[in-house]
Amino acid sequence: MSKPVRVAVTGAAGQIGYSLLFRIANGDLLGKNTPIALNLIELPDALTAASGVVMELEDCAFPLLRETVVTSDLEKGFGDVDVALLVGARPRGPGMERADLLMENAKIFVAQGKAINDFAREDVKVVVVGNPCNTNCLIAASCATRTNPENYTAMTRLDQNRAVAQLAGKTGTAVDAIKNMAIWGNHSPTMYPDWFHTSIDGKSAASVVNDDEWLKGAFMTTVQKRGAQIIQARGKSSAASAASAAIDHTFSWFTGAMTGDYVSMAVRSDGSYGITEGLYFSFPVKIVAPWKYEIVSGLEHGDFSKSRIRITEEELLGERNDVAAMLG
Ligand code: NAX
Repeated sequence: MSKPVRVAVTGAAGQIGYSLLFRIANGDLLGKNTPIALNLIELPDALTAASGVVMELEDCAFPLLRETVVTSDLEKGFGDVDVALLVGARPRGPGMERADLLMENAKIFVAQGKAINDFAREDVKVVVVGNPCNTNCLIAASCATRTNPENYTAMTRLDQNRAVAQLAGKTGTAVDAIKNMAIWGNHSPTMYPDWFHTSIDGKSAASVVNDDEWLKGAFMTTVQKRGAQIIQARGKSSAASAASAAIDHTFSWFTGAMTGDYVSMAVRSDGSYGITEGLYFSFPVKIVAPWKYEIVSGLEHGDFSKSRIRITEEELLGERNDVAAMLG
């Protein structure tokens, strides 16, 4: 077997970390032939909890897991890593405004972005999960001088998966019969789950669903607000489904495994579809080679889609404005 691929995970002692790490070590992230070395990065106060997770990882005796490092030190944590999953983030505290949350997270992602740029492998691939994930990704990528800003991505796969599950439930079809579900924009309630190019068993999703009111109403709002619905029911935010989506995002990017022609990822805008260049915006992307994506071109949008895409772009421009002073 080849040399282990070194994967850093921040927020390793958190909820998502607890679902994610065991799947990575089991080979779900990079396939069953890829040995893994894990660098777990946590805040100093959470290192003891992270060491408990390490004991459990050891106790699973995963054949692919070759080494586990636990640290708060960013140089050590990101040193030589091939893949960085940035999950840890500052949660919104009582009385905290969105702009305060953006600024608190900006500090974290500037420090991590600099450390990744300085110490990770030059071709490192970054997946940001911690919210607000698009703007956190923008901040980390703004420090990328040695590494490639196009290799910094944020996760909207959970939103894609949620949309697919809603369509499957509504139409009584299997999830893998649903192809080309695109999420546009920000991972926030302004995201736009675009079903206009989606197919179900080879037919247009709109015709199979045959309920425009549902698509423009309950479908969209369920996908956009699913996170809040889960918090209300569970008393905690989504964790296992978020971890599963992070696995899907990375596995697709690495292997090209997609159920249709494309998957959704927030990536650096190159100006496609008129989206401001440099924003980290969720687009439908095609994986054309291992670790190589291309934004899908040529999709036509009607007025409804255009207006939704503008709304979510405006929100991201506002977020970028709020953290402008922090961008490298
Ligand atoms: P938890 O609060 O359970 O865990 C977060 C962990 O991160 C904690 O152990 C904390 O000590 C650690 N942490 C905080 N700052 C850190 C730093 N600077 N360096 C290293 N570790 C740090 O949150 P969890 O439920 O695991 O969620 C993690 C993040 O994912 C949150 O920001 C959450 O909002 C976000 N999510 C993103 C989703 C997406 O689709 N993009 C969906 C799920 C989730 O809401």
